[in-house]
Amino acid sequence: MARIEFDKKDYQKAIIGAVILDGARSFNGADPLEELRALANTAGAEIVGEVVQNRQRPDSAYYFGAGKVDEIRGMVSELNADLFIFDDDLAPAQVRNLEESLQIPVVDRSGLILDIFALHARTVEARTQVKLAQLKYLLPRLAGRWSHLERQEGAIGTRGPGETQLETDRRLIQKQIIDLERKLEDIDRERENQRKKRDSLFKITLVGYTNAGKSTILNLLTEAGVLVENKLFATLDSTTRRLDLGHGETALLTDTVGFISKLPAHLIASFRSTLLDVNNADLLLHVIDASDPDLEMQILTVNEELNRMESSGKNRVMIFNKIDLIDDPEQYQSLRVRYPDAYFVSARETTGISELMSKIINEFGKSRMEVIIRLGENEQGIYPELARNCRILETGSKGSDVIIRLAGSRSAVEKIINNNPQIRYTTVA
Ligand SMILES: Nc1nc2c(ncn2[C@@H]2O[C@H](COP(=O)(O)OP(=O)(O)OP(=O)(O)O)[C@@H](O)[C@H]2O)c(=O)[nH]1
Ligand SMILES: [Mg+2]
Repeated sequence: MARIEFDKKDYQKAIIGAVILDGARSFNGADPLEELRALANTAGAEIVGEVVQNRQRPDSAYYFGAGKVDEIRGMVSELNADLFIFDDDLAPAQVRNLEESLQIPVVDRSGLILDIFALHARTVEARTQVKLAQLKYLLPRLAGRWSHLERQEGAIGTRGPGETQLETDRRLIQKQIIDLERKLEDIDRERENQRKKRDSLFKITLVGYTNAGKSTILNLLTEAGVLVENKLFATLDSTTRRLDLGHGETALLTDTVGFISKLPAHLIASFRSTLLDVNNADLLLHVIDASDPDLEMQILTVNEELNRMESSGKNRVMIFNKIDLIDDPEQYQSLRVRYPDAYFVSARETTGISELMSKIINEFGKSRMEVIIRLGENEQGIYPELARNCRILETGSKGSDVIIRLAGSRSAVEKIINNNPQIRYTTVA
């Protein structure tokens, strides 16, 4: 469900616009509309015009200044545009004012991203999350939506629906929101159960800006067959696959939803699985599109989001992907100098992948701990906890004591030892 239910084909020809505010982050003087262009294309719009304005602060009524709005109105009729897409989030009243003035639907950044999410959501979980985010987005904008629908239908003499209709709608939506939240809680519980079963394995999570190549790397490393597309937000579900580390060892590799700048917090929060996959990871692989002129801004955005997710203490490895697209050797060298600990790969040409695998195996080795535990008769109740969280390599007995050799991630083993201070153990490796 789009914010305003205009027919899709009705808003193919779009004008896109941005306002650059004083003090806005901009690196390398990068093209301010490049990302919006990609988003608009991903959503299926044909871009017929572009506008950019510098302003000290947003205009409270239109975001743009009044003169600029006039200019855009001229473009709308000249270019026959039927949609205006704006690069930031607009207040519901600003959307209404712009729509009144331009006489075409206006979609803001969140609305556009939600639209793409809706197009790409495939699993029940992703669909539920997107639906929930859409309803939350829609709720404060209900009033405007109704008056527009009526205007579209050419109803004369009625200014919007009666308050009763609006209230009924609001209540219906609020009820739907509650239902969807419950459904997500059920899904979360199920996920949590699955996660518990996997607690003993080393968990690696791929994170990064949208379109950096996370899914491609997952596929390459695990032959997972995850959808890879040159589109923003191709992935809307966390996919977890087993990653073979050699010597019979396995890790779990998880692909996540990409980040994007100016993505409202409630949209990211709606992707709780990503949040959990980040928080539960033993190792984060931060994938960066090395060929993107805006990569510093993207790194910053991802780091900010990760820090917000309280993962700042996590072990992170930076991976600059798509090095096959860098033509300028100097640019490549300067990246290497600036990020001496990073890995430089091309998932497409599989360059640098074996070095990356060695690094992963190395990190796994550092995190793996093997211990021999001796349990007296009345300590054996913790066996299920051991079996759940670690790999039992061998069991034996001495008298009435049980001897167990087990291995697991350092955090899992240390948790067991700390939670059960009475048990006797020796560290093997
Ligand atoms: N040239 C080149 N293209 C690549 C490379 N790795 C990935 N790509 C392309 O980059 C695009 C995005 O790749 P994905 O793997 O879908 O990126 P992602 O990070 O999963 O993106 P989202 O799921 O949208 O967040 C696709 O068209 C890939 O084919 C690479 O090493 N070199
Ligand atoms: Mg992906």
